[in-house]
Amino acid sequence: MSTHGSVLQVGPLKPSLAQTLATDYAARTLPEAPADRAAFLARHGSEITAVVTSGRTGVDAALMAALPNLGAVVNFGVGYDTTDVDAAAQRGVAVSNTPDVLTDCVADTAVGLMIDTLRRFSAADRYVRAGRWPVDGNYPLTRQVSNTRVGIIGLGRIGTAIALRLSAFGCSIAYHNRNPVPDSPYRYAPSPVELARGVDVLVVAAAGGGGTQGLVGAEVLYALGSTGYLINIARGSVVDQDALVSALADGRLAGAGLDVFADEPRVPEELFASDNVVLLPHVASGTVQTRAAMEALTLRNLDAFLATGELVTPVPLPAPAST
Ligand code: 8YV
Repeated sequence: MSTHGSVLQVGPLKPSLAQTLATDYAARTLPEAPADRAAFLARHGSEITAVVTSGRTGVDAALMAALPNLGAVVNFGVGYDTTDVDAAAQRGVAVSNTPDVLTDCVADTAVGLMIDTLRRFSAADRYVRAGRWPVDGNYPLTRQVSNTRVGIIGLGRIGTAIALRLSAFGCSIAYHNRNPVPDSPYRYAPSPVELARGVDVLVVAAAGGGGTQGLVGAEVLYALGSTGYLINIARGSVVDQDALVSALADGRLAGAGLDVFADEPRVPEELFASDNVVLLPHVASGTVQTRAAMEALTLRNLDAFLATGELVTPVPLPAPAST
């Protein structure tokens, strides 16, 4: 089977993946500059049957329209909120992601970020490096992690892995989802506000996209309160970032650990000087082992699609709107 020229890379990818696409699949790369992009699409758009992209870039409705023979969007990453799934459903384009293989790493990051935020390890490290220990004395006391009350927004694969880890820390776990998870051992809260009201730490593990935009807004942060902490390893869009920055500035929230932001790689500079905030550059799945597994699953999806027209790990698409 020849795939020559039928695969398109959209946006930057892990270098080894981009290399494999170029050498083994003769993949083309969508140009960045608008004029080059338009010329490329006019010339090659109808040749493309599969796109490989990442959650960072995705495929919007306009790009899909310029690829009339597109059959699949193969997404490197579990989150696919940058791909327009309504347009995909409408056009009969299948979408895959890379679930499961990154669950452990992302859950590890959530727990690490929570410990760092409550115990202020990064800030204490800065204290040592700045030579302050001999001068200013012992580091101020911090917040215990074990036995805290934790609320998880989004009890999917990653949320569940976080709950399991934190249960071993003696934490009590409650959660909010669109619907209660059948047979879950954890307490269900019917709304994010009610969840926030009863916990010390709120962990955001919900998928991004239209349905969760701004789910953690000012009211939820207020309910979490001045002794509460927010941890986000999901998507910046799930949290109202302006409300978060102002709650932290006014002391209406005790602290936050953030791996994701509303407009990456931009991070609100108001947070840079605050020791009650830990800021990570979207690294939750970023280990050699997990990224290799994500790469392998991405290629398995692409191979399966090119050989059979089916994806290995397709995402559920909304029912197409009737015309
Ligand atoms: C990746 C992620 O960094 O899987 C996801 O949804 O956010 C991360 O694992 C990202 O998708 C790579 O672009």
